[in-house]
Amino acid sequence: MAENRAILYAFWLSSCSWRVRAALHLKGIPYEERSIDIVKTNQQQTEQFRAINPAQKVPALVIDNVTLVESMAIVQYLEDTRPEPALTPKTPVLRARMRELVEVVVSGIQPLQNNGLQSQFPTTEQYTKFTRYWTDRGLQTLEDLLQKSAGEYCVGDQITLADLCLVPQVYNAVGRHALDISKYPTVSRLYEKLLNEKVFKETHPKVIKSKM
Ligand SMILES: N[C@@H](CCC(=O)N[C@@H](CS)C(=O)NCC(=O)O)C(=O)O
Repeated sequence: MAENRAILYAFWLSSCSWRVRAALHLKGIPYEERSIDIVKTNQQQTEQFRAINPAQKVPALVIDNVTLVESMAIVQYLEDTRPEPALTPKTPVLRARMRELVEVVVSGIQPLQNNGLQSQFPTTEQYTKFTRYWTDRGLQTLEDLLQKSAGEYCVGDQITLADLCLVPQVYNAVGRHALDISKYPTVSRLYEKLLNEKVFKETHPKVIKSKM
């Protein structure tokens, strides 16, 4: 029987999409990526896409005959249904460490720099000042937490959901917000190392863009 490939609705530059793309890659799940342009044509705002994700944001994943939204709900579903390789540490303390880092990115940085916020600011300068402030503050928090939790990866020596959140957010911080991450040595070390790993090389926004 032919296998149904998962469908990932995503945008090449979207950090939340990259989290899911990386999880699919690590777990070896075949999928097709369909681009939703959230920058030039605002395809996320169409009624057609609203039927897929009521929040009118990417990503959304169609898998196992269900449509899932919210990147962390999606990756948790993948963890629950395809547990190998595990992207969550085994012990409660390390799980908590991972979730601390995930929350800093998912709740404390990403929503406060999302491009969807721009229309709510009177000027681009005000939007930029706001997004850079919260991104930089989040990076400082990550640095402090990572100094306690990191080994080869964000939490010890196992790649986890924290790494899947860190890389796309730091990529945005450097590329979109032109922030200097050299003042965050642990963030910088992990980011450079992770960018050289197969999973992040093959799911990198530039690679996705080149295939569009
Ligand atoms: N909490 C959501 C956030 C989704 C989100 O903000 N996606 C951004 C791209 S990373 C988006 O679609 N922005 C377009 C908009 O807000 O109009 C998740 O983790 O999936």
